[in-house]
Amino acid sequence: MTDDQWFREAVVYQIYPRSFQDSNGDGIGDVPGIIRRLDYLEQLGVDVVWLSPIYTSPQDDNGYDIADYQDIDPTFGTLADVDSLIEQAHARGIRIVMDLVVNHTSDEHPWFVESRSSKDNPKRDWYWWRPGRGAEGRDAPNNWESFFSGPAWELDEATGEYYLHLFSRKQPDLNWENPEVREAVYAMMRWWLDRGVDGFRMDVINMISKDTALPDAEPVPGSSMVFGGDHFLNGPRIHEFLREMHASVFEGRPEKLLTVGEMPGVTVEDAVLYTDPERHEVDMVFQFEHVGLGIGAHKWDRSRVDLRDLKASLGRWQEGLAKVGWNSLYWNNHDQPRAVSRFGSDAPEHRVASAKLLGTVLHLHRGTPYVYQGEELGMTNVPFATAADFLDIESVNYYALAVAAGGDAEHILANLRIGSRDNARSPMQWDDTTNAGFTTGQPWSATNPNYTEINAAAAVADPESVFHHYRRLIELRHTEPAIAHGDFTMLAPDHPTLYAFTRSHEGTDLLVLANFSGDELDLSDTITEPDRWSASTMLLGNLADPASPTAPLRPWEARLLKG
Ligand code: TEU
Ligand code: CA
Repeated sequence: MTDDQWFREAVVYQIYPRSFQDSNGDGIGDVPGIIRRLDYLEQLGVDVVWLSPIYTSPQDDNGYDIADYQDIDPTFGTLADVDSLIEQAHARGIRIVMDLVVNHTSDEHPWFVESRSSKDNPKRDWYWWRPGRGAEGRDAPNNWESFFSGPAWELDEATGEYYLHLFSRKQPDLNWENPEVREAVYAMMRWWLDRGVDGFRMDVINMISKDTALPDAEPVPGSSMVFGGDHFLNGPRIHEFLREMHASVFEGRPEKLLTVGEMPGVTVEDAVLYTDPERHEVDMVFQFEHVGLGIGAHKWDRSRVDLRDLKASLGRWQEGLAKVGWNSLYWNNHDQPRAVSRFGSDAPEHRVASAKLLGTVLHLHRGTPYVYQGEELGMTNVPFATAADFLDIESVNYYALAVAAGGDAEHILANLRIGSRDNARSPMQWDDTTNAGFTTGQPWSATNPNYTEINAAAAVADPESVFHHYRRLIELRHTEPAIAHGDFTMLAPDHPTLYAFTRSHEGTDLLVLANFSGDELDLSDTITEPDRWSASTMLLGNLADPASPTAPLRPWEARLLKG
């Protein structure tokens, strides 16, 4: 492995700073809080920490609406705190990756304040301004809807024109067609690298190149949203922009930096192009296919994912990026419900086993695994009681519009409990003291009441905990080359509850067996070469040692065998 592929042996831990650790009692997590918990991350063994945005922001979308890219929001601390975080993380061998949100800015960013001030302002063209349509221009320039409900256009009274916002109206989209915009973004990125950060997670980066004609979208029958994705996902100049960014920001740096592009709607074929090292675009992408499974025509209609579909999807990505490019691996993040509640079982008797099983399956795929804060404790979805408990803009807007449209409030609430991003954003559960040790004040978002049982202090003290299982998985990636570099082969794709695959590398074969159910699972008809595997070594299991490596799998049992 060349040095510039170090990320293949790395595990990334995502911190959502607002919910990680409060240090000053205002109920909101902050950078000094993160510094306090670096020893915990070092013990877990992660190589990289990715921080969700901490820049100056009105917090309309919890920091994904940035008003100053080169300063820290006072809620989270100061630039000096970030310098200290970088230094103290590096001292522990942990790299720091920042969130890069440059598809849009806040409407309070000085660029937008100038842009909206008049039609002939030099920064007018930095955003997407268009006159309205119809009689007296009262209709929006096209029919696209925002990801957060309602039209993707906002009329600005000052000049009588509309601006585009694919997300909230406080997140106007930047116009990447304008070379000044691109140069301003690259300069800002270089400034962060000079400060010592080790790379970027790039928010919705495959939306930055839009069809400049901004045509109407074809409404999809039965779909909940008029989605203009065909006109702004993986758009005409996207590869050009990413390569230009690479040349202008990353080339010639002394250290290989990490780049991961968040890309809704990306296909395997696109991802090969985005992540081919020869093309110099990004190291890996976050794709959305597996987290889109079980979602109906309406994005809030969710059902349990069929394991066969999950295997088919993840297996296709493994195959598609086997030779060229690289996968990122994740079950959840700050936008997704908790993994154990969604793909495992958060019932008390299965929670620990299924959380470890999920970790085992994910970390043994080929790609770079991402751990979302609290996943390593098996944190669950939150039992939100009323509509007022939901704070996220996407959830709040959906509830208001769906109720106004005559929807059944209980049904809408049920959808939110399953799918709301707020599930991922409750405070990190550190210990069993008040507010889970997250804050001495009033936490900004409700603490999950199960913190008395599920918390880091208890997990660190218990060698059989989810935490220590994740720690072992991370350690194994560093010591067993087949995990980072081996080929992947899916087994038994049609089995409804068995997730099984092999990894092979230079004469080493690994077999992963995982029972995604609460029933015992007999392996006799499912694995080839049973004799060989019955004599293999168990590298890791999530339950007490089985009678033999190929004994029937108990409920939610997972095994890693080396043959
Ligand atoms: O998310 C982009 C995205 O498309 C979705 O995951 C989105 O969060 C939501 O589920 C839409 O239905 C990124 C960030 O991760 C997210 O937190 C931000 O809200 C969003 O971009 C805008 O910056
Ligand atoms: Ca604080």
